[in-house]
Amino acid sequence: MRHRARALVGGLVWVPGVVTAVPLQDALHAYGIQAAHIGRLWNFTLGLCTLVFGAIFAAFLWALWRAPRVRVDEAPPDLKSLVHPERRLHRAVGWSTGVATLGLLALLAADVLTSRALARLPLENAVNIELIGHEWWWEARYHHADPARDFVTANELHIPVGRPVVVTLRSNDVIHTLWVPNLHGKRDMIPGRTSTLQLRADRAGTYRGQCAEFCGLEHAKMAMVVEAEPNAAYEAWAARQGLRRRPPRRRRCADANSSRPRIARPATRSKARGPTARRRRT
Ligand SMILES: [Cu+2]
Repeated sequence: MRHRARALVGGLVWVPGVVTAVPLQDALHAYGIQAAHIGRLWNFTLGLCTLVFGAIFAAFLWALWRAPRVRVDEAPPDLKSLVHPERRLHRAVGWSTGVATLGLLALLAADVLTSRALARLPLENAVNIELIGHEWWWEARYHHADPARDFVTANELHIPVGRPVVVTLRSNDVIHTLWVPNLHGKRDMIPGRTSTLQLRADRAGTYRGQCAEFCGLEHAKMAMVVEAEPNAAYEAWAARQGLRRRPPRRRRCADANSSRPRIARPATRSKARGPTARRRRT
């Protein structure tokens, strides 16, 4: 219930006179298991760094309070301890170095554990989507076990809630970066290379994704919408998309790197073209 209220607040924006629902784009609110792993790493890092900052600031205040003060009417303070450092000072520096090293090792361990957790998402019954970055739009090719049911969408992803999604990432021109903060972290899309991103949405909703790498003049407009919906609704949507896709009449070349979506054009009856029409005119 708390999450639903939070989603409602996060998904509404006030515009003079109206309240409009907008897709969520918030790295601090995880709506998928992968984003939750990253969120825990963020919280741990923030907590540890806050502790270190607090300790350093306290030590700074303590040093100010303990600093020798000189008054005109008093004899000068004994500064021998500054010329010959105390043994206690050596111990303090040693302890501080040890604690700082332990803190860095803890951050390293948390990072490694998070990476392992991200890589261990169960992928049974996964949805396979090939996402290709273009200047400045997203092409999503949905792959099915039966290739006849493959289809293509643009700037919009539909995914089922509770099912893993394997997104294969490619770029057609320059470096792009996929980032849907409510569901996962960033992943670069480098021309000539293929990478994958495994994610799972655990709550239905509309999430906003954004290219997170400057890729040209219209980079800021290179956004996408991710619709996470119950599995039955997703299957119905995918079935409709598969039906809309008509088989290609003729493929001149099977260029896998073609930037144009492979959406078959409907067969049209042309009377003005073709050898028969030409013969009739002559
Ligand atoms: Cu971009």
